[in-house]
Amino acid sequence: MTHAARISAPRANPAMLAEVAAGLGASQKELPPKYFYDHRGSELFEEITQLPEYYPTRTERGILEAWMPGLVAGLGTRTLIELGAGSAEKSRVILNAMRAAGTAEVYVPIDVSATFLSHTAARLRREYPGLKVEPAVADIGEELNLPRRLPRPALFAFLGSTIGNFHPAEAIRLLRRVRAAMEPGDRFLMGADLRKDVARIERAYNDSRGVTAEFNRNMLRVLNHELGADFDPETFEHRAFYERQAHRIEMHLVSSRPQVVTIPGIGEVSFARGETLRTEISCKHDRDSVAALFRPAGLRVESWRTDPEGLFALVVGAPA
Ligand code: AVJ
Repeated sequence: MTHAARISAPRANPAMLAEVAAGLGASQKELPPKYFYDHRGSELFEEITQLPEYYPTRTERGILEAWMPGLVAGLGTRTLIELGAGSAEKSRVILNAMRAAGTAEVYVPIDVSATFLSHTAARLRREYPGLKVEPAVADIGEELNLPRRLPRPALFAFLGSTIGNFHPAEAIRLLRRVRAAMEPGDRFLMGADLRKDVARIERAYNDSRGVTAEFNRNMLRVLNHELGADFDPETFEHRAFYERQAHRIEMHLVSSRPQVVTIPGIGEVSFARGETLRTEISCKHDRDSVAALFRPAGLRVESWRTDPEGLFALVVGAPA
């Protein structure tokens, strides 16, 4: 390891450094999708949700608008806890339903991007006077970091089919943490992108304007910024394909030439021409595969609602 390699970037987060070292040291190089989401990455994702090819966000929103008023009134939801809240675009549909039911008290947006979260929280406090907004910065893959003494019943929301970004074992661990934070009257609302015509799915991750490709490459800029690495994003191609066995999209960055990247604190990482770095999986589900995730986490599917075309589902989970 060269002298330069031993000196880590001044403010490199040790946990990130360890996770990146492990991911780039694996036979199939892989890094978790959370490293897409610096401010630029969160903005690019918002752009993706507006793309004609990317159907999940608008489809989920349609189901939310149809279902939430009745569901929330029935549950008497006083607290909304949202995992991976991002811009909270969709949360407003739930918050509006809680306000209409006269039960809206507390909103807890949880997100890994602190800056994005504080902007979101400030905007929501202005839009919903009287609603207590208690943002929690957390990596939902590790912990939930919930405020204490929240008014119940609470609704835990995990939207956008972000559950699909977790390998099944990780997904079950996350669901177990949610289950552990639930009380008997609480419910869990989860969005799941459904299995369908593969070409339709692949188009959603290979948009004609190249926004997803930019979003994918943004992970390299985050590593350069956070760890002082010297990735050249222009020497990596975007690739997204459907892996039928595992029913999932895989996103990769493909090295367009043999190259060596230096990351202070890790050392030199070499890429062969054509070698890939897997940056995201996006698992697609059906009712059975969702139930198979819920069961080991102590949850049962209480209700299930899809759009007329069956592209996307919203699932309500209850303590089993
Ligand atoms: C909403 C985070 C789940 O996997 O579909 C969009 C992220 N990746 N385009 C997804 C994403 C590529 C998205 N999640």
